Amino acid sequence: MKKYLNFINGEWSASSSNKFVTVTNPANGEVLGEVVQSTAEDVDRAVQAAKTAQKSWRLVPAPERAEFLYKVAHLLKERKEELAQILTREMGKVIDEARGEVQEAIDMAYYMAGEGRRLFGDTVPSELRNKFAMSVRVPIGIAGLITPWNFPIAIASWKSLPALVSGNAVVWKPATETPGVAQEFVRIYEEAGLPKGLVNLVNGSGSVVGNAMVDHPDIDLISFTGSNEVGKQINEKAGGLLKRTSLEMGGKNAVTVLEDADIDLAVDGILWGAFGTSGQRCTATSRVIVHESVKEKLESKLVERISELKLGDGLDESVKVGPVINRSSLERIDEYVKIGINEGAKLLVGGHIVTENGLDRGNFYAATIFTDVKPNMRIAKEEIFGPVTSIISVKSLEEAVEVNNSVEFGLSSAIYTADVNRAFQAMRDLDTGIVYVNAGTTGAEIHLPFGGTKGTGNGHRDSGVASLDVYTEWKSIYVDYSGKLQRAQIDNY
Ligand code: UN1
Repeated sequence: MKKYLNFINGEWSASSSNKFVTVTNPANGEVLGEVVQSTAEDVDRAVQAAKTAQKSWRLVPAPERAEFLYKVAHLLKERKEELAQILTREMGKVIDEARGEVQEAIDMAYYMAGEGRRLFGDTVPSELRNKFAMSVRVPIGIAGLITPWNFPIAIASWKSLPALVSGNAVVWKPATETPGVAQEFVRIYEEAGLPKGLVNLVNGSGSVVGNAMVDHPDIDLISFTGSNEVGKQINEKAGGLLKRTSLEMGGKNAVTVLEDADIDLAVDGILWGAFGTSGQRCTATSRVIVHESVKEKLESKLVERISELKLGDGLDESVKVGPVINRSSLERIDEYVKIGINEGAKLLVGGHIVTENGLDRGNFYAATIFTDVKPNMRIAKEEIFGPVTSIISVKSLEEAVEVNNSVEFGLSSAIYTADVNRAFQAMRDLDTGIVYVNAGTTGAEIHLPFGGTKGTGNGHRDSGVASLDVYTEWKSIYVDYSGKLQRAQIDNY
């Protein structure tokens, strides 16, 4: 049986726990291998290795660090198809989307390699004569990364690449469901020639490995993407230790369709946003807010088009929607559908587990649309993380904005309208970290900040130049070349 191991101090190793967990393909239950379940001691070994490696890495000029990242980018590009295949087998997303996800990691690697020649600081005039003032970015030390299964390589790239280019070492806990992708990514780091101990992979559960990382005094920051519940726990624990955290914790994203919208375009965006990746994106379209005058038209087009979404094994190029990650997720989604029905929402299409044509071996849920949903229903407020979306009807843009903003999350939102004035009004008023105009709620590009407001996160951003703020501290430097004591705020006034 294939074993997925840890990578600590440049070596692949098992854990003293000697425990393993089986990894299966969510499309058909095929056993892919087993992944080691590590202990707090493994985390500590990884941290010790990272500490030693980081001491020299911080002194390597950033453009030289970037050369390693260019190699990583080339290797990711070379292995795009192989990585995409592993990804689809492990987490179920259809192969086209898996390729797209690997592309995000490639883009991020080139982009962050470019940062090696920027990593801009600021020079500012000093208030005193013959004095020079500047602020520069310095690495924090050891970055602890905890990443989810739904974007196992893209999100790992969003976090590890800026951490490395800015001079940190990495201890990474990937999701238990996707150890193969993590292993390949680390192999690429290894092959790119990164110094040993700089990137360490520690597999295992959140409750053991994740907790040990948060508790470890030498891990300087935790960057986490995952559930709200876990994010809050990390925030509480790490906050007590004055440890920096960057938390990204999901959404309840809405598409708003105004009465002047191009309805076919909106339908394309909604189907892709709600059912792509089987709705298992933080950015998934889980609400559709529609002007009452176009509600019926939109509904009938959505129902008509839903039959295009062929369900099945994502390795089959004709399949449009893959399985959900595991059995308990399937049951949770089904539970939400029952809650929706009990709350009085009307099931327009879907609403059941799919078992026909051999799909019973995997975890398949029918693309599901509720209508006549009220903003205070649970299905309209809570993140379902599955192929379920809810239509809510409104009478105006103002009401749409109010409904959009009424949930605890604030990751992504979208508006379909032909009216430029109302588009700008929406861009201003939609309270989310990402806003799309005439495009669906998914599809963020890596050179823009990714993250959200309110319960989605704690103000930090993955991706884009903003991600450097997670992995660096600002150091302000003053050089006085006057040759005499100059007292700031006193001698110049
Ligand atoms: C996520 O679901 O956590 O914008 C990431 C998107 C993708 C990333 C999603 N580029 O949907």
